[in-house]
Amino acid sequence: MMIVGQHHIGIAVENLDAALAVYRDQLGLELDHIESVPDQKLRVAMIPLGDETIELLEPTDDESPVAKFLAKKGEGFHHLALEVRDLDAMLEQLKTRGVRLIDEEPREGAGGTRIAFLHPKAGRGVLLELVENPS
Ligand code: CMX
Repeated sequence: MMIVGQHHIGIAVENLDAALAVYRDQLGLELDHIESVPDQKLRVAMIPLGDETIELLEPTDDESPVAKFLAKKGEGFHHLALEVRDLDAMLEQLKTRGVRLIDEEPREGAGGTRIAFLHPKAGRGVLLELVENPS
């Protein structure tokens, strides 16, 4: 089995501080850390929840994919990330199965991960991210 579990869910927000006022201060969840993801023009706040994580996504630039999403749909659920053991092998398998990909090759994600996105049309309206944790 190539997919080993859910890795995180991404929630697009206009402002991390305002979002943390809800998720951390009102709901009482613990903020693990905030980091920049320059490749995606984002700042992300990682909030562990059991074995999974909520990732709050704040764009740092109008060209960020999340800025475009916010302009079109507003704040809310953005993507579902699934953990895979071998991202290269998974992408090869998806290509042979004709799945529409955004990333044909892995790129660098938050926390030293390797990531790749499927097109939302392939996920039936859900943007799917594949994540391989650093070994
Ligand atoms: N969830 C569901 N559908 C989405 C979506 C999302 N997050 N983002 C875009 N779409 C839909 C659009 O609504 C549009 O649908 P329609 O054709 O029905 O209108 C379609 O996908 C294409 O969108 P678009 O506006 O024409 O094209 P964009 O320039 O917005 O690009 C996408 C869309 C998915 C290719 C781009 O956002 C992308 O490359 N995303 C991957 C990178 C990313 O989102 N990174 C953030 C997370 C980073 C992390 O976790 O590290």
